[in-house]
Amino acid sequence: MIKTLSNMRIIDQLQEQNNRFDEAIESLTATKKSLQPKFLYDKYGSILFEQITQLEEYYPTRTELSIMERSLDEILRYIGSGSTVIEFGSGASRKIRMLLESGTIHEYIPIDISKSFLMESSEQLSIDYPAIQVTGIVADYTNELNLPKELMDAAKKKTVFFPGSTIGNFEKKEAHNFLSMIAALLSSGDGLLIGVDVKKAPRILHNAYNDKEGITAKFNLNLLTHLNRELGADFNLNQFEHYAFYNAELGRVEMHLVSMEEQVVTIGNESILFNNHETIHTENSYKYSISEFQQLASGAGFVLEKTWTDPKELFSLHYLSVL
Ligand code: AVI
Repeated sequence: MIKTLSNMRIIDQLQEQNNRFDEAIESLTATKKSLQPKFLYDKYGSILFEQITQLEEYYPTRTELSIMERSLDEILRYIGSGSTVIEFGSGASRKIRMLLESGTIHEYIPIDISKSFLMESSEQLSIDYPAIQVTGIVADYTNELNLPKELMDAAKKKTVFFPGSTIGNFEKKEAHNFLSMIAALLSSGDGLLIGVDVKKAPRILHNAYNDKEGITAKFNLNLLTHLNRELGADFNLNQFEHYAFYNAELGRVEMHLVSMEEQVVTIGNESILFNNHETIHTENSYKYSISEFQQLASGAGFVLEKTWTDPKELFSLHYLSVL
């Protein structure tokens, strides 16, 4: 534990996960180069992602918020009063405010990989909602996650909140494993409130990941700045370009960084050769039809209680429970 205020504390589990940059080197030296999307989220990456959520072209955030606004009373009834809400990848915690505002939640546990971002948002939330205990956990939840047992045992009823369609950033098999891991973390009667982006016209998807202002491009390229800083790599950002497209066959938006010339990048003792136009695959964002997602969730041990969507069916929000 690293910080305690009266109703706020931070538990840092990331120090125990210091092998995470080994994964980056391994995936960059594979035949098909890739980097896991979690490396997009250093502090600046988290700020850029917040800017993405405000973009005209990026419909998921405002659509999810509008669904939540419209069905808030019903959502709160599913969550139950006096309960604990655990949010994975909490970021700026804007959506959670809508739930905390109700005054029915006892404890909020945000989990995020970006320590500084998590500390700032937890502190702000604990000031804005003095009656709520805020326990921030710095962790990479894509690896195995062990939440402190005493926290879990003390909770009356738990709801995991996983908004924003972050589940789409997992491969299909990983999404199944991740949902199963959440089900195992919860007890009978607990729930999962999860936002999932829906399949739609490729043009809308293309624009959402290729905004006119170039914020998504900056977000993607910032991953290289992150590795330069953390690993002492020497990526030249002027020699890489953002590239995103909808792969209809696989039902996902793919984000890549394209090498604009043949070049060698060094990371520690490794020299990595890039051919001209070779790409680093940096993110997948899978889109699910409503029934595809419902099937995925039931296969992972959840029972569907309710699905909400918007009038154009751009986005879906599901409340699932554990038997
Ligand atoms: C966090 N995640 C759900 C976003 C998405 O849409 O896949 C990340 C993102 N990447 C580019 N724009 C937004």
